[in-house]
Amino acid sequence: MRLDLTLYLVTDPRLCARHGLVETVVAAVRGGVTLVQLRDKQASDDELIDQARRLKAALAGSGVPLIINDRLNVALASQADGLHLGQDDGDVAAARLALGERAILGLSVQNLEQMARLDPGPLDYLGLGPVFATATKQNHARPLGFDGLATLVAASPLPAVAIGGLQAEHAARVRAAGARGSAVISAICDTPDPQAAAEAFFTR
Ligand code: 3NM
Repeated sequence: MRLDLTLYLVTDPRLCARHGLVETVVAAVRGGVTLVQLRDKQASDDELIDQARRLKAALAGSGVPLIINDRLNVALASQADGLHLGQDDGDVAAARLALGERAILGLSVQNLEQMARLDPGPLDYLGLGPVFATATKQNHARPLGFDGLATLVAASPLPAVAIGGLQAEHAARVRAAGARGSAVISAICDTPDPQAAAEAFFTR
């Protein structure tokens, strides 16, 4: 599936509970989200596979890919469109081998040391962050700010999406820093109207 990083919705079980996981994602896609990542660090593999299958069905025909956070086995079992790995989540080369050439494979990068070490070969994109401190992710790395983001993007051999504390009003500065787009949780999930919240990224 086509990789478009313009507006990347990452789900969170608590923040998406307000409207329900599938309902939040469907509304956000109606609002213009271009990529969806299923992220739930606590759920069992079986629970995640079930959620991923329901999301795949809901996204069918939309052209919006479904990416699974962290768990290769869930991505394979649910026939998701791709996988996103953190620095400690496992080997990107092994993931590429298991997923095949057509899958989308992303990696989180927090600093220049990680950027210098990575092998871009198996990867399609990088997630760079956090741009700002965020309550959504515990123990996140030191915030980059827009200057730090621009430095990391300039060093990136791959298309990059920014994450961490981003709101619609930041979208233009994210692009100005060289990132292809914004990845968000609370700016879309934790709102009264996820469709309108997604639309705001294109109109502000
Ligand atoms: N990863 P919100 S920050 C899932 O820096 C995640 O790698 C981050 O949530 C990273 O949009 C983050 O609500 C949380 O700030 C993003």
